[in-house]
Formats: sequence, C-alpha cells, structure tokens
Amino acid sequence: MIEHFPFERFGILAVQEPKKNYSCCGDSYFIKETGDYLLLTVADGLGSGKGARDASQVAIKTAQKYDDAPLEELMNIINDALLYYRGAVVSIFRIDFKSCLAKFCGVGNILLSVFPKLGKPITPLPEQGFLSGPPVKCRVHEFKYPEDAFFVIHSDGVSFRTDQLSAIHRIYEARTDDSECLLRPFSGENDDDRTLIIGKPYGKNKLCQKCFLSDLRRGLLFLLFNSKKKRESAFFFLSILLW
Ligand SMILES: [Mn+2]
Repeated sequence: MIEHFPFERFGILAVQEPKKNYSCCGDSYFIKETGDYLLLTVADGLGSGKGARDASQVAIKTAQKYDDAPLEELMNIINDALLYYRGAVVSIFRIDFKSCLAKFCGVGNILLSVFPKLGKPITPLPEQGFLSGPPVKCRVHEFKYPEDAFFVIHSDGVSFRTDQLSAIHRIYEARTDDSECLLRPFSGENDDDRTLIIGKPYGKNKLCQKCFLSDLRRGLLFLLFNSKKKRESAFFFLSILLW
C-alpha cells in the first residue's frame, strides 16, 4: 500500500507491505498536520497477521483520539489501551512549527532518522520493550528541527542504512503503486511486516517563521560586522530596520 499526504508544510509518503503470505499488515500509522504541528505515530503489533494488526490499530486509534496530549502522556495512554491486546511497539514523532522543536518518543524498534542539509543525521534511540499495559519507561528526545531537513521512520521489517539516501529520494519521487518494488532495496534479513515513511518539507514555504526571521537577523548582523565598509553596511542595516 502506498499513501501520499500532501500537507501544507510537509509532503509525506508512506509505503507498507505485509509479511510474505499474509494478507494484512501488522504495522499501522497515523499522520496529521495542523497549522501548529506535524504528528506521526507508527505502531508494529507483536507477531504478524490479524492479532498484530488489531493491536497496532488500537495504538493508532488511541493516538488519533488524544493527538494533542504531550508525548509521554500519549505513550502511557496507548500503553493502557493495549492491556487486553497482544501488545505493540510504538514511536511518536512531533514537530512543533512555532518553536521549531521536534520531539521523539519510542518504545521498541521503530526508528527515526532526520537528515539536515549539512551535517550528521539525528537518530534518537527508542527505549527497549513494548507496550501491553504494564508500566514502561519512555524518554522524550527533543531537538531543533533543522530547516529543510527530511526524515525517515520505519518499522523493523525495513532495513535502512544512512548510506541509502539516494534510494530514499528515488522512492519519494517514484510514481508507482507497486509498494513491493519500492521496498525491495530495504528488505531486512527477516521477513516481517514493513512500513517506511518519508517526510520532506516543501522548499517554497519556510517550515518555521521564527527560525526564518532569526536566520535573517543573524545574516544581517554578520553583514554589518564583517564588511570592510562598515559604515556602508550599517547604513544598509538601518535602512532595512526602518523599512
Ligand atoms: Mn516487526
């Protein structure tokens, strides 16, 4: 299954395939963008088939219902909801557009990687374990979401290395409904349900207005203090301020 989410700030592609010889996928996801934030929840039900699907669907429906709760609280609500189900591993990722902060909270092995234009990828690690009712430890990782960075989230059926970025870009651009073919470069050693989600911010509108303004201010100050013709640039700076 392939789904496109052409939101306001992010374009998102989700590709999903069940384990071989299974008709339903045990992974589920929920993706939402509002004017304030982008929220993704991905759940992988333990095992495979319908029991796994039921558990991951409970996790996702709960995330949908309480989507504005803080991440740690949301994780605990999902954990409670899974008490009478098989259990699931869950990761939640939220980007707040006002503060430019990204938060990630995960229990189990659904992994997130964020790729800035320059520099190392950001890969917050989830806690070990799974959700099925008993209390779990969950840590919320917080970082500034780099302007123009794209992200990848995947369940453990997908094997993704950070040197496969060109394949990620190819998948994102591909116009096909053959999810099996798209996921082939990322098939892990073990046959399992597979979910791969790619998110890219649109270049045309800046992800976060505040970041953009502070970058602009920093740029102007840089010009002012680094130019040989200081008086000229001071004049330029002042005229921009007055304008
Ligand atoms: Mn799995």
